Amino acid sequence: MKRKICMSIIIAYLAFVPFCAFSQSIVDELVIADFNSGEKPNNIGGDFGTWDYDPNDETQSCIMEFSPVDSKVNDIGYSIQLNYDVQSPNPAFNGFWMKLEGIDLSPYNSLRFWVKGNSEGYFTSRFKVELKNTLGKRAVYFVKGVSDEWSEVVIDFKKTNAIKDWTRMSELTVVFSDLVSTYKEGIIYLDDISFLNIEENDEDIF
Ligand SMILES: [Ca+2]
Repeated sequence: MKRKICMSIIIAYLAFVPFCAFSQSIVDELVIADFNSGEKPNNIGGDFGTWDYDPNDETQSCIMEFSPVDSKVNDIGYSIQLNYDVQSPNPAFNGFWMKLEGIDLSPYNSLRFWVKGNSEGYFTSRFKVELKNTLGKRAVYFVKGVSDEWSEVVIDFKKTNAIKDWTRMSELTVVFSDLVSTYKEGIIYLDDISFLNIEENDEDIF
């Protein structure tokens, strides 16, 4: 008898638990760079360019140019084309930097951009992205699964202990390295870099 009562309580409880689903909504967006003007600076007035670990080593380099291959279909704009080379007998890394002009990232939780490799297949499927604040603190994130089609990358950038103060940010950096790159000499395109505040919503189906 006691067992029957217990079963009844459990069934009754389950009957009143609603099925839940999660949805996401973008409640705020700060566009950092869409590159659509085809020239510097970025959308917040910041400079950008490429860097080399060892400029004296001619076997490694990263060169930037604006490309009419925009991430948005039918959009008249530009992306950034990065011709990187980390094929070297020496330790090799280089990449792309962009000034963030001291912006406050406190209201945001996600870094979003679009990325693709070149259509001939000469590109790395993974690289690193770094964020730095004006105190010199640096957070590192890995991007994986790059293909020859545009894909959206969303990084939950505050899931790190490396940076605690997000109120004044100095730089966003892309890093290609001989150790991380799956293809050591190739072309990567970047476009539409922005910071988002994405909220997750619980939705009761019943
Ligand atoms: Ca663009």
